[in-house]
Amino acid sequence: MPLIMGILNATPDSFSGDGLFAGDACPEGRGPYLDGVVARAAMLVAQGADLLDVGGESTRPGAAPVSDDVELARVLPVIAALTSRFDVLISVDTSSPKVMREVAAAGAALINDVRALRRSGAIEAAAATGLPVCLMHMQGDPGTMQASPHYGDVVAEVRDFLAARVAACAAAGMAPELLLVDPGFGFGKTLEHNLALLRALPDIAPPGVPVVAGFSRKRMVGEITGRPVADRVHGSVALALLAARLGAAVVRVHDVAATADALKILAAVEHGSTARGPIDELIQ
Ligand code: 7PJ
Repeated sequence: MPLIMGILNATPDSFSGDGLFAGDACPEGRGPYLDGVVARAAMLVAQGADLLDVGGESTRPGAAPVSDDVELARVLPVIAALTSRFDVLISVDTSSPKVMREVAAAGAALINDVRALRRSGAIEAAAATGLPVCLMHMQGDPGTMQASPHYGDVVAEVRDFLAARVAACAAAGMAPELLLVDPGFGFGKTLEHNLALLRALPDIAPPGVPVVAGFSRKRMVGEITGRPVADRVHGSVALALLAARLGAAVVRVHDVAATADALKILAAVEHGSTARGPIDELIQ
C-alpha cells in the first residue's frame, strides 16, 4: 500500500480551505497560527499520515511567487514544532535552493519540488542535503498554467520529462534510490490530460522509481463530481484508491482518515492484511 502524505499548508492562500492562516491575527511563525498548525499536524498523525508535506509557497493556479525569506519564515517554525513533538517524517514543498538547505538542516526528511529541481542551483542544493526528492511535472508556472494546457501526447511528454529530470539528478551525483516522481495532476493539465495520466500511472516513471500522486480536493475532482472544494473528500479518496491500485508509492492528501480507511480496505482485499510494503524502506 502507498504511504500517506498529509498536506500541512503554511500559506495564507491555500485553495483547499483548511483555513489555518485566515487574516492578520495569525502572523507568520508565531502564536495562534503555530498552535493551529501543530493541532492539525497532531490530527493528521493520529489519523495515519506517514509523512507531513509542509508548504510555504502556494502553487495553486494563479498563485504569486514568494521570497525565500517569506517561505522560510512560514516553514522553519513549523518544522521545529513538528520535529520536537511528533514521530513523523516531514516533507517540504519547495523549489528554492536556499529553503532546501535550511529545511534539511532543520530536520526535514524529503524535498518535494513541483518544479522538479529546475531552478538554478536547485539540483546542487538538493544533492548536498542527501535527502530523497520528489520530482514533479508541471507545464508552465502556477501563475498561468491552467490558461491553456496543451500537449501532443500528454503521457509521452510527462514520461519523457520525468525520465529527463531523473537523469539530470543522477548526472549531478544524486543516488537513484533517493528519487521519486510525480505526474503533477492539475499542474498545466485539463481533465482529459489528468485522466490519461492516471490511466498511464503504472508506466509513467522510469523503471524502479516510485510514483507520488496528488489529487486531493483538486479541480479535476470538482469537474467529475460537480462538487465545490469543501465537498470533494469522497471523490479525492476514490482517486487515491485508484492510484494505489495503479501502483502509486505515496498519495498526497488532505483527508488522511478517509484515505487511510480506503487503503486498509484495499490492502485487505488484495493482500489479506493491512501490512505495508517495501516503500517504507525507501523513504526511511
Ligand atoms: C502537488 C504537490 C502534487 C506533489 C501540490 C494542491 C496544490 N506536490 N503540491 N504533487 N500539489 N508532489 O495541493 O492542490 O500533486 S500544491
